[in-house]
Amino acid sequence: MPIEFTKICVVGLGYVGLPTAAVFASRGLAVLGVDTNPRTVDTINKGKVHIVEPDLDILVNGAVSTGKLVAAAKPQPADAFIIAVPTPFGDRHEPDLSHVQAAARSIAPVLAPGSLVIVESTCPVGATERLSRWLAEDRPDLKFPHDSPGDAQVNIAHSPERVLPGRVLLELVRNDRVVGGITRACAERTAALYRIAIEGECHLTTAATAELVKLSENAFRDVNIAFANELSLIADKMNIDVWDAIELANRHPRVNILQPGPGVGGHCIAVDPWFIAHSAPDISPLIQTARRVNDGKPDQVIGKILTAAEAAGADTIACLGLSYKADIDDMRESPAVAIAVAVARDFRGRVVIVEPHTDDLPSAFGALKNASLYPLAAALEKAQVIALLVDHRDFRDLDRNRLTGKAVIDTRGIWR
Ligand code: SAJ
Repeated sequence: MPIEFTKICVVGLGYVGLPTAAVFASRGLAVLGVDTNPRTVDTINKGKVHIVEPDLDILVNGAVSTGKLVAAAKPQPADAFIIAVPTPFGDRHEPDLSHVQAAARSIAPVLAPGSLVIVESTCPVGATERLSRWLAEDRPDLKFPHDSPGDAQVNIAHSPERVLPGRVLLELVRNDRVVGGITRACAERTAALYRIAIEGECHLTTAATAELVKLSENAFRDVNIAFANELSLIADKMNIDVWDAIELANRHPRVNILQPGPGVGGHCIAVDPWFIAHSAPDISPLIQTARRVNDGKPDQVIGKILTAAEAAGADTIACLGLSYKADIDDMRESPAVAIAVAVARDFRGRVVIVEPHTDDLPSAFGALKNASLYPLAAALEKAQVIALLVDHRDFRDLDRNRLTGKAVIDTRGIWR
């Protein structure tokens, strides 16, 4: 079985797949990036990027111009395949593995003895084995590790991505990796591939453990943010500044409370805990409650904004920020979008929205005619109520005198 890797194929060129493809290409591997979206393929083949992430444009441009990174609509034969496609959830919070399954079906025809398949997408426990079975259905001529652990011809592992949007390139290289193989040999080959590109340590384990580890990391964070968010409701009721209280509590050597906000967004923390809850519904009350606390936070913020607008007799509300966190363009599951849309729907006046990372309002605004994007200065001038929803740098650096006389709802505690 080959240990050397010269050509790899990365399926899914999003926030994780594209940086991964570019980093391996920058280490000299021939990388074929695959995406079903023809615009994404075109953009990358022009040496450009379709997502905002520090330094990614430079890395991709370099990799494409040296011919090491090429994008295409379909996989081709390669030594290793990395699957980095989305795993959203359905109406009842059930994991939707359709993209992973489609990726498996797309690589099955080009697998060969010695191929390595790595799932980086966040998955419910058991999904990596399911992928092995899907591949086996399509390729009865090959032996797969779930039913031929001793003499598998294809290696399969789960090695979840752990990168933080906004710091992806740094964390991709520096973070430790959990490498869960269906067999030990699967894990070892996967670690051998990552060691070409990463400086962090590879920790070898089983595929199922790696799946639970990834879900636990994000559920841990969600539970802790829920604690901060619940505290913010309690402090509000008691007229206490929650950020002061948290800062002081965190002076205790064994206390580290996270920051409250308008809710939890993004495609990871707001989604992954449900994968645990779905697999173990009767024994995950804490994880489920945390999700509900965080999902309930936007409603409280909406109420506060509308009440302030009524009290001020306002004709204009400014909503600052739409992305799910600071200094990125990603609006997936963003509480800021949900809040701004609800405010526009329920307020009779105008809603001016400032989002330095976009030129268009997201589709969630639908036909709402009273909401539009504004530059920061004009929005501050026009509005009587200012709702700070995202702590983008532009807003943090704002001269506080410009808020004088306005009703301010600062959901991130940056203007205290
Ligand atoms: N948030 C708070 N208070 C906090 C911290 C975060 O309200 O104290 C909110 C943010 O505003 C945002 C959401 O939580 O809406 C999530 O932001 P984040 O920066 O905590 O995390 P993500 O979703 O950008 O990335 C997470 C990371 N996971 C962990 O930190 C455990 C990242 O390492 C993962 O790779 C990523 O999920 C993923 O892809 O799973």
